[in-house]
Amino acid sequence: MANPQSEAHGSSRDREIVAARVIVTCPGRNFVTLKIETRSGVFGAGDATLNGRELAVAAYLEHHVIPNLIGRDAGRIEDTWQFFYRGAYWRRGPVTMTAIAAVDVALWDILGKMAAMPLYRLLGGRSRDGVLVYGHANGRDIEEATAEVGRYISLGYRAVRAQCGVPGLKKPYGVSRLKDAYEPAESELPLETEWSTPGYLEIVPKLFARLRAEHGNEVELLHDAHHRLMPVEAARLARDLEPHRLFWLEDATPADNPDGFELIRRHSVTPLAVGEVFNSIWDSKRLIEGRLIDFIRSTIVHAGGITHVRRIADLAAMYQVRTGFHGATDLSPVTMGAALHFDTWAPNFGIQEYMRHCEQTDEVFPHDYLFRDGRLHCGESPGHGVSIDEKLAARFPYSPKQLPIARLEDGSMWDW
Ligand code: KDG
Ligand code: MG
Repeated sequence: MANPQSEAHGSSRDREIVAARVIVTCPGRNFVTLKIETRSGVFGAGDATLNGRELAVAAYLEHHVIPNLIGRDAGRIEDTWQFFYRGAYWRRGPVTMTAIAAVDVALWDILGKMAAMPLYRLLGGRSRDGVLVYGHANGRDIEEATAEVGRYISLGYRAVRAQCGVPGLKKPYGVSRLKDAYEPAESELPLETEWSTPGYLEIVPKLFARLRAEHGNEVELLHDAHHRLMPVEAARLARDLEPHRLFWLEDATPADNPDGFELIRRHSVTPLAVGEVFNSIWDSKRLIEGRLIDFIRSTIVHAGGITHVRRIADLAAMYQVRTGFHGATDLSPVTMGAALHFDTWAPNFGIQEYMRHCEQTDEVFPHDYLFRDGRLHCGESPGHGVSIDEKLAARFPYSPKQLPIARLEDGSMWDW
């Protein structure tokens, strides 16, 4: 059997991985990046950010991955993926799959640079001219959310996710205290928020009725229930939202037990999306094969990189399920760059989430993708087109932050 360390043809010496390092930085929010270098001096970058658990992935990479990377052939992307997946014995899980994703994306980046080709061409070329994205419109009440959707439309967005406050609840999901981008990981220890389903089920259909009355039918509207509902409540919401023709209802109920989605399906034709917390094809197999969802949201950074997400997308394509990658600000521009190349290629692409990063983040991660007419366009530079300015990154030290938790009125823990 061939020795993976010594493939006997011309440039394998050039492709040898000679260095890899983890960069943790907080330009507005925390990000973990893996940078891999070959003997010929080519660098690849992979995102390894797991919101609120950043240092667990950084330690996994530093202690358990990097020592195994040195000396390997950067061109053996599949073998490296299998090495870290099968070779660890302990499979799956968000920390492992995020670490594997960082390696995988960095290696695809290197391959693109060595081949002098943008990533989408390595995947099989362009399936579309641009990538339809949706932005986040949040408001403390229906009025504010309606105005926010209008603002997004005026910025050129063709699709907008809308969330609004729930009367009586102090801090519902999706509504920022400030007017800026919603950043839920706000404090060193989790912020305690409260949850109550009845008020939420009352207000959300009213919000969408108002949005359609004010903004018409052309704009695509989306909504995220953030795993808060029981299946029967989710079924009711999905049915109540039918007249407002949503592009999707996201995370209607936790998918730990996929059977819940059967109940929602039985009662409604509102399209369903799920999967931002999935990390493996096995999380979505039954949902996809049972045709219980319409969009799969597992994305590159948390689900094993391009190599694994391509398998998920191919499985989904067989059942007419489309992709709708997670793209909140806790996924770095490196993930956004890689995702946009993937979206440009994927035959069963549906939509891409796009929350703009702040200026500091954009400066630390120079990139060549751009927004035009409601779509994002990946660049033509080799690889995924996103790099990291390490000098600037060093000016923003890690700042511990965790996601909030939610409790019911009686103090019981609930899904945030
Ligand atoms: O880290 C958690 C966030 O990424 C998540 O709360 C955002 O649900 C989310 C979304 O759809 O973007
Ligand atoms: Mg979500």
